[in-house]
Amino acid sequence: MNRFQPIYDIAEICSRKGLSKAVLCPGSRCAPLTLAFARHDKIETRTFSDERSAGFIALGIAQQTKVSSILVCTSGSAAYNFAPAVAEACFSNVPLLIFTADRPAEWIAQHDGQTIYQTDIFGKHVKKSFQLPQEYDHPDSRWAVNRIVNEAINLSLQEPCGPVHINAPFREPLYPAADEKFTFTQDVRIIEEQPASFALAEEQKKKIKENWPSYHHILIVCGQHEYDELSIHALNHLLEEHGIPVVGDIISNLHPVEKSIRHADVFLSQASAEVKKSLQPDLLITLGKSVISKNLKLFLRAHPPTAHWHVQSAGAASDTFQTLTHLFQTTPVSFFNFLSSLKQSKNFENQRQQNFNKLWEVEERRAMRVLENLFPQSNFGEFELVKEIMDHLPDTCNLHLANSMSVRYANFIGLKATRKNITVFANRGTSGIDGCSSTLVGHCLSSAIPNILITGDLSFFYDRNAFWHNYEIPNLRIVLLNNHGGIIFKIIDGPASLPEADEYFVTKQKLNALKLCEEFQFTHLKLDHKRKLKNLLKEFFEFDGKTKILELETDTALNNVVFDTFKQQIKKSYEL
Ligand SMILES: Cc1ncc(C[n+]2csc(CCOP(=O)(O)OP(=O)(O)O)c2C)c(N)n1
Repeated sequence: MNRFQPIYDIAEICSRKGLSKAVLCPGSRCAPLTLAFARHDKIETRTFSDERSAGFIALGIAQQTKVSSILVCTSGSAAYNFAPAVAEACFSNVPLLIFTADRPAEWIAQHDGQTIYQTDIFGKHVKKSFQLPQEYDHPDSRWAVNRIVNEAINLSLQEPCGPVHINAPFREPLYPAADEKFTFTQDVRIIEEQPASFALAEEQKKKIKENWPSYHHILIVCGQHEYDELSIHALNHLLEEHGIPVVGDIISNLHPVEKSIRHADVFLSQASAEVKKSLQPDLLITLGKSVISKNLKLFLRAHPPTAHWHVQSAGAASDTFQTLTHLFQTTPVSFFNFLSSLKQSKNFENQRQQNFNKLWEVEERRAMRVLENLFPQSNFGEFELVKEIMDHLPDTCNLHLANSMSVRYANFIGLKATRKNITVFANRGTSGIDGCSSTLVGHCLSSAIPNILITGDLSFFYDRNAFWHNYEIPNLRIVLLNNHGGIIFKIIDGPASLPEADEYFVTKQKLNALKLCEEFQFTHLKLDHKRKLKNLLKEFFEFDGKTKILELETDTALNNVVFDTFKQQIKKSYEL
């Protein structure tokens, strides 16, 4: 038997458990794993030299395929470069199976090169970190390799999903002879895990039934959430039949809920104390993860409900609004379907709930009116371009939003209910600017539909190694809002008026995307005048085998003026 047979069989275990995509980073120490995955005919492998980017590419693939992607690197600092993506996967519950190759334990810190302390390297950002045995002579060691890999895969996919790490020390020689053939053990042991159902328990139903009639200002708020037709259907029913307002950001993927409140960030920024008071819920029901809207967070903290129920299949709930009173461990679909099945309270009580919904609807319509009248502006800036892009998105596509203003502009504008074949993604687990393009590339490599990213320039240039590989990405489109710095620091309160603002916060930079497009043979579409917009949009959204970047260069001041006008118009809408 080949010395590395238990390691080669890892590929077989992964494949049998439904993992079919591996992201491999070059190096010698990881050769046994690299060869195992590369030679397995049911695993699709791709290789990327920059581990930071590779980590985010694996994250994008896992988000798209909804199973763990395999991620492999060599020993040393390579492993540390996975960390930003691992942290994002941790906080956004994306399943990753991460292998870091290592030297045998006795060689750590012996100046033998490319060696760092790798056990538990990702700390709390992985669900668990395993250490593989470094010799495989004893049957127990071979059993351990099999058990650990089975357990790691199962764990990565257990709700809430997340990254799991396996550190794998390998003793030399690492490479087989050039003509050596690999076989994979066909009867390799698989530990199957039957997923929990998370259906609503009788006890939970009883609790809801008992308490439900005492609330008449019920509000549902959804944080970042993956697109889920069943939840959309259930929430739509609750809104239509029971008059419960459903509030969501663009990353909640609830845009198909026709009368949902998607502009809370807009109206809550300027609403009077009296209006805010009228919008205060007595029961707040939440689902999903982080909320983009700071105004919504501040509003709920300042106007706490009597009770706050959070719905989540498993794991600890966060207390974002400082109001949590109950955690329901079940799926949103079973929870909301049960609520829908409850009889509505007496007419009078139901009318109170319907009236509460109307108050939210009035504010939503106010925000929509402001946005409808905001454009065109005499200064064509990035906000208006985002609006145009969102109006022209293909019927079916993935919309990716980079941190920082890109995701905010898109959130202000929102997606219409008719755009039900658009799914929105954003790295809001850690809100980093370091992997937005790489995550997009991961999606492009694992889906056939168009993937469109809206990004700022710092975020874009930070992650340009996203494009440094040998794979075609014809379904990739990037809208680059190049204001030559981080405009967010001119928009948020605090840094904007400081003398240090430009140098230390905005961090002005001179690059544009022309040279990058030449290097990677992408089509560069430069939007230097609004009159060119129509033709450029047509070319941009033509999917003709080419990768395209549409760039708008502006200066910060112009965009600030537009943003100020926006704020004033919201304010004015309350003065009429
Ligand atoms: C890895 C990382 N480093 C630093 C930050 C802090 N940060 C948040 S937004 C931002 C500027 C982003 O600039 P750009 O991508 O040009 O977008 P804009 O603000 O212009 O919309 C920075 C540095 C971060 N979020 N992530």
